Amino acid sequence: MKCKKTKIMVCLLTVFFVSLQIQAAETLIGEWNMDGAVVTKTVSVLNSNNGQGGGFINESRTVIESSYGDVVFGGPRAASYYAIYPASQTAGGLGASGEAGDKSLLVRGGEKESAFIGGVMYEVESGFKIELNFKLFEPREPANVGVTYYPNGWITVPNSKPILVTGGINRFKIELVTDGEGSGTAKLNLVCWPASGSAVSLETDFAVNVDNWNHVAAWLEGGNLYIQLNNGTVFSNSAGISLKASFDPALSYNGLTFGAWNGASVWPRAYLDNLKLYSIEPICGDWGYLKGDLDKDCKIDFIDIDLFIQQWLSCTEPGVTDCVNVNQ
Ligand SMILES: [Ca+2]
Ligand SMILES: [Ca+2]
Repeated sequence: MKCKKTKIMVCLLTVFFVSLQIQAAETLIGEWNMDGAVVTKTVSVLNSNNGQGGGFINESRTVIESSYGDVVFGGPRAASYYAIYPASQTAGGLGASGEAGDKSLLVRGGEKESAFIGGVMYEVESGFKIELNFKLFEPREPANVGVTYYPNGWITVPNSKPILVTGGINRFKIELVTDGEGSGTAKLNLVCWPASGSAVSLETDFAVNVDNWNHVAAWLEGGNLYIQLNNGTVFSNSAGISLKASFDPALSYNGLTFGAWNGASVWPRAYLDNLKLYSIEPICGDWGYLKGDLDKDCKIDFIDIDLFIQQWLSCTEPGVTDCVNVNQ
């Protein structure tokens, strides 16, 4: 921000308020260490072949208990559970810390063998943050539904994008992406569906550790998407989007799902642990920007007029005398 002497107080105040805006409050919705007791319970599942509008019925399922919402084995629809390679809780020592008592969730099957936590995405209005540890599952196992595994046990179809986690119905997902060349490297792709317009995606580099535990954090704040893998580069996309709203909670699914969803033919084979979900209070940017809001502070005032006047009759037309290249 350029500050002229006469406007120094305005600038200072603006910087103050902008810094307030980017310290949006995070509210923890839940954290799941996958170490709880495994029990059989009556749980609410979708009474529909579609996640939206069909309502819910009760079904007996195996769960990992959690005070933030049980982790339910199987998909979120009625009868979406069978036991070829069902989701499961590992033995102690197979959690992200490697310590003796630490357990994790293992998903290694198709849609019906995924896992979910019901309802928690209803608490996300706009901005959110999700983080978790994951480790790709080895070794290969016999094909359980007639698929071939490439190039490692954790990919079922070349160039596929198996889903690690989805939030609600088309609200967000984090998927695993291979290089498509069989070299065994992978990256992550974050997809968000905005309130209007097409889905927006954001990828990491090929930095998934295919042999050990990884950590991913992904969030939407101020209309911008972010993803960080293993405390490396924070990739961001200033998409200026609002997260798609949830559907009617009495009729539609809005939980977190681990594994395939909606009959996808690809799925991850992975251990998951230490999941955390936060809601981030909406801040400037979550509702988009007006065209005249040149400094993107979510209001049009004299600072925008000053920026406009400073550039009056300037030009960026290539090759024309006195025009400037603002990309340099
Ligand atoms: Ca654990
Ligand atoms: Ca402004």
